[in-house]
Amino acid sequence: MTTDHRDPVPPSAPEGPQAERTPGWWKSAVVYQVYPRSFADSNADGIGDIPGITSKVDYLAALGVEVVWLSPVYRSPQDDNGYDISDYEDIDPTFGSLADLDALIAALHARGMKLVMDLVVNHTSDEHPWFVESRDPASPKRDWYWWRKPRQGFQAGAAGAEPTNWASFFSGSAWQLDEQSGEYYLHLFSRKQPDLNWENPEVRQAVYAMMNRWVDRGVDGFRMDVINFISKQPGLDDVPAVPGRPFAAAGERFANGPRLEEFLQEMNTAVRLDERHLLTVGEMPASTIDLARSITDPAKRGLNMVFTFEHMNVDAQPGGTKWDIAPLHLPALKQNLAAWQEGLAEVGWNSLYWDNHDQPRAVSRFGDDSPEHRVNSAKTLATVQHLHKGTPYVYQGEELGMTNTQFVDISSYLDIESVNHYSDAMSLGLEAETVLSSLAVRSRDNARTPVQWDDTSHAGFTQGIPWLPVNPNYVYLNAVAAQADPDSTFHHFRRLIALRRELPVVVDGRFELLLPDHEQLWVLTRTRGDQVLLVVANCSSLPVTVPAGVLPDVTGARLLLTTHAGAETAELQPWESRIHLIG
Ligand code: TEU
Ligand code: CA
Repeated sequence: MTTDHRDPVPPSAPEGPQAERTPGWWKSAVVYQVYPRSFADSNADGIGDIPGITSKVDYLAALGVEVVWLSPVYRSPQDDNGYDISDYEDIDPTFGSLADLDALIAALHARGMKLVMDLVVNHTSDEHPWFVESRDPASPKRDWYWWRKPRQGFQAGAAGAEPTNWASFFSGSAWQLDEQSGEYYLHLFSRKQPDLNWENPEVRQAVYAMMNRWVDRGVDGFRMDVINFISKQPGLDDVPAVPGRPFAAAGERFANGPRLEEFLQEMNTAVRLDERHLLTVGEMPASTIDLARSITDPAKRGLNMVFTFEHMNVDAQPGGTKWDIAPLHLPALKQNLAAWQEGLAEVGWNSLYWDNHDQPRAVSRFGDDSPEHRVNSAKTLATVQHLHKGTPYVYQGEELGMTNTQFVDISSYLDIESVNHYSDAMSLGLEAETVLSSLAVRSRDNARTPVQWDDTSHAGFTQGIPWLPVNPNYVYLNAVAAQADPDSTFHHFRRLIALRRELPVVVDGRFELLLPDHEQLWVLTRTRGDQVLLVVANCSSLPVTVPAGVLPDVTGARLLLTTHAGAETAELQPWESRIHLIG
C-alpha cells in the first residue's frame, strides 16, 4: 500500500503538545470558527495567515471561547479557498508553515484553549498526488476515485454522455471527462475537487493514518466537511430530471449512504477519537434528526455532534435551490430548532450555529442590520442561540455583529459557487438583476470579507490590499470599538460564554419551547432540578407585549443578561431579550 510516509512531527516539535481533555469537555465549550484567509494578515500580502491568527489569540481568550476551529490551511490550489487539498500533511505557503501551526497550537494550549482542524476527506484536489496517479487507468490508485465510462450509447464528451444526470453544487455536471482515458470522474463540488471512493479500504486507512498524525501533533479534534457524502447510495443512478435543466440536485443519491455509520465507527476506532476525547463534528447537509441521533449516540461510536442544514433552508422556497429566497417565518425557524432539541434530548448532542463561511451574515439574515437595530438584533440572536442546548459555534466577526457585503456588480464576487451560479443563470436566460439580488442575499462572500479589527485602513486586517474588499462599515463596526464599549455585541457574547461556565443549567438543562406559534417572540426555558432559565426574546423590529399569564412567574427571579435596561415591563422593545434565572 502506498501511503504518504512523511512524518509531520519533526524531532524538534514542541514538548508536550497535548491539551488536557476530560470526557465530554466539548459539551460546555464554545467553538470559534476562524476562516484563515479573512481573519488577520501578518505579512501584507492581503491574505490572512496563521501568524495573524496567533497574534489574535489574546483577543479570543478575552472573548472566552475555548476552542478554535480552523478552516483548511493545508496545501491547496485554492480553487475553493482551501477546501480543495493537494497535501493533507503540509501547510499552504499562503498561510504559513508547519512551524507556524505548532506555534498557534502552543499559544492556544498555553491559554487553556484547543484547536480543531477542518478535515476535508470526501474529496481531494485534482492536484493531490493520489488523483494525479489515479488518472492512469492502470494505476493502483484508479479505484481511489469514482471513474465511470460515458453513458451507454453516448460518445465521451457528447451532451448527455455524463454517467448520471447529477448537478454539481457549483453548477454544471458533477462529472468531468478526462481526455486521457475517455472516462469521467465524479466531483460533487468543483471539477478540481474529485470525490474519494470510500468503498476502497486503502482510501480509508490512508485518511485515518493522516488523522492520527495530526492528533499526535497536538490537535484536539476535527470538523468533518460533508462527511455524510462519503458513503454514496449504491448504483449511482439518475435522479428525476428537472424540466429545462440538463442536471439535477442529487443529494438523495450521494448523501447518507448505507455505510456511513460503519465508516465513522471504523474511523473512531482507528483514530481513537472517543478514547482520546477529541471533539468531532460532522457537517451533514440533508441529515435528518433520526440520523443525527444515531450518529451522535455515544454507544454507537460515531461523532459528538453534526451540523444540521434544516434551519438554513427555512428562508428558501420549498423545492427550490438556495438562490430561491423566501421570507423568514419565525415560527418555522423556532419549531425546527425545537424539533432538533427534542429529537436529541435523551440521546446525542446538538451543535448550534447561525453563521459560518458558507452562509450570509446572521444579523443581516435573521436579524435587522439597519443602524437602529443591528446591535440589539445581533445580541438577541446570540442569546437565543447560546441558550439552546448544545455546543455553540461563533463565526469570526459574528461577535462584532458584522453584516453582509454590498457588492454592486458580478466582478466583485470571487467565490466559485457565486461566480459559477451567475454564469449558469445567465446562460439559462435569467435577468442579471434578479441573479445579483439573490447573490447579495446569499453569496458565501458575504461571510468572507475581512474581519474588522479597527478603524485604520482596510480595518487593520492587512497592511496590503485585501484579497476581498473590507465592508465599508468598519469605520464604526470594529473590534477595538466593540471592546471599548461595555454595551457592545462583543461584551454580550463574552457574557453569554461566561454564563455557560458559571451555570450548569446552560449546559445540560432540559429544553422547552413556549409560544411556538408566536410570530415575534422566541421564548424558551431550560430546567435543571428546581432551577429554571427563562429566555424571552423579541425577534422582530417592532415592539411586542408578552401575553399575560402564560409564562413562568419571574417575581424574585435573577435577571442574568438583557439587551435593554429596565427589563420589568410586559412590553419588549424591538430586538429586546432577557434571561431570567428562577430558583
Ligand atoms: O460545504 C458543503 C455544503 O454543502 C454547502 O454549504 C456549500 O457551501 C454550498 O454552499 C452549497 O450551496 C463544505 C464547505 O463548508 C464549503 O466551504 C466547501 O465549499 C464544500 O464543503 C466543499 O468542500
Ligand atoms: Ca498573509
